[in-house]
Amino acid sequence: MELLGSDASPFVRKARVLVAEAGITDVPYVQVTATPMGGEERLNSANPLGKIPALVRDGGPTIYDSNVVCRFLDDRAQAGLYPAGRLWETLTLEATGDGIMEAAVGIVYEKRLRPEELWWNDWFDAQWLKVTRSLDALERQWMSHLYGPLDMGQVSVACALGYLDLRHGDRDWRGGRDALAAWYKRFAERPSMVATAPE
Ligand SMILES: N[C@@H](CCC(=O)N[C@@H](CS)C(=O)NCC(=O)O)C(=O)O
Repeated sequence: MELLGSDASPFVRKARVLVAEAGITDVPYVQVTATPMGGEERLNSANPLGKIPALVRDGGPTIYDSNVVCRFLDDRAQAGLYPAGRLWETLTLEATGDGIMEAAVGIVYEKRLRPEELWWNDWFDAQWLKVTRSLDALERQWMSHLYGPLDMGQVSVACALGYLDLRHGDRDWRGGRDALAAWYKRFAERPSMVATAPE
């Protein structure tokens, strides 16, 4: 079994944090390149969508996307990061983190891949609004869940915030969100987060 990914990807980081938290030692991490304009052949033949993470399994089809990979690895290791008693909240929180990543990654791809004269600033603004609305919802409604026992909702939010620091550091996501910022400061000190922090 191999986990295909890349260090900067927050979606991949979710799976890597899970691997570390669950103490999984038999899933090697293999770095590949992925962009919307075409990933490398090894990735495309494993995941026809050309996206990471992808988990190549012995004796079974490759699985993707990050939610499926995380559910699979959690189930296999019996790690309990999708607790039955608060499953819908955990999945919704995970979806919120994932949605922040999608919008934030999308802006980066557009700016990197599309010629500047074709940039559409209203679209960037609309994507960033999704991010800020979601951050406000986390600050307003999710703090007690975030401080609860570890689950994949928290991991997803933390990986999303780490990505905002990495690629959107100039936008000050912490401004006016003291509770979320304080939670993230502590969560980012977990060994699993430190070990997977992108350069
Ligand atoms: N919904 C997917 C999103 C994964 C994703 O977009 N990963 C990016 C890297 S951060 C990627 O593979 N991009 C290549 C592409 O869009 O073709 C998941 O949760 O795994």
